[in-house]
Amino acid sequence: MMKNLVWIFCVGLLAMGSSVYAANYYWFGGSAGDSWGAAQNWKIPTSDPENPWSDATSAPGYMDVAYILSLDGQTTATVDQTGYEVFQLQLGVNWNPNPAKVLIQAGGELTVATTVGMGWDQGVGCELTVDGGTWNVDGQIYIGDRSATAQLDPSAAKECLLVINSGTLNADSLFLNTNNAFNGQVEMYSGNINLDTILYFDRGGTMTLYGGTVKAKQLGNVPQSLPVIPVIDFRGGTLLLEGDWMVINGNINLMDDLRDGGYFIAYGGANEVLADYNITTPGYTTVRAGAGVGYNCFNQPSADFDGDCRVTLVDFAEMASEWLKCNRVPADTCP
Ligand SMILES: [Ca+2]
Repeated sequence: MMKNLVWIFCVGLLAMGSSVYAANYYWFGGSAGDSWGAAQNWKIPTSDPENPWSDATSAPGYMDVAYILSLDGQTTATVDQTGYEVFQLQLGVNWNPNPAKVLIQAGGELTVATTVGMGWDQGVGCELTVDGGTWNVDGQIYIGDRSATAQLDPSAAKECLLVINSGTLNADSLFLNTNNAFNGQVEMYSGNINLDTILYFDRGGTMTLYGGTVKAKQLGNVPQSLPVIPVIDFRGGTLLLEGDWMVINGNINLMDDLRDGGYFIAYGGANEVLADYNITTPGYTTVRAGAGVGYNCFNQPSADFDGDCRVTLVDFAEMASEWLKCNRVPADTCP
């Protein structure tokens, strides 16, 4: 919807002959604390080979494409305020030894009106970290897509990494490793990823959940894809899939297939992946790791005070330590 509105607006501006037009902005960084919003951190390519870059007079705006390619002088583009919006965002470039980096820190908010390519058509290292801020993407995020370099020589593929330390990512959809094999990675420690539509895994790529919640309407191309495994390693955190993934597509064992096929693992395969529908989260299939302690506790006894899923003398001692304690207010109501 947003994309369509933007295009309608673009056409409208062209029709009016406005001086407002979309431009490609390239990150150079190094000034003003590497703030995304500082004009001096951006340059615009020219057609003059003698002077290939012109200084930007502002940060990219909502009709512009932002390229973070770590061309010269590796710095991290830092989203430190709200209100930043671009039409499209591209990270990573061929043949560069340094990964392109973006940080969305607490108090920062970046909105992308259409798509994000992390290694998309470029094929090299990049890293985007959400560290307390908010990242809104109205379209798709592609991580590790169409890597020409990796296709010719998989060992040349560099990692493209999305890290959610805390904060929120809202997007239409998230695609890992579509088209060509490439090393797309997602690491999530806390916070939220909210996907309006699909979480799509293709030829490799890994999402490791240490904490937080990933919510999606559906999974894509799993497990019909090429058998590159695993795709999600649960070490905490929760995956919420809309509806009943136990019975979707008439396959009553789909969640079992995902686990048995090795697409969903926990603690690197050391523990069980748990899934339930409409119990932990109404209307959703909740997928998470077991306790990570060699057993699972599906029904914890109410007198299990130390949480080991057994009622023992340890729990009794815990209760005994407060035997006959009375915290009533007023105190004279205690017998
Ligand atoms: Ca116990």
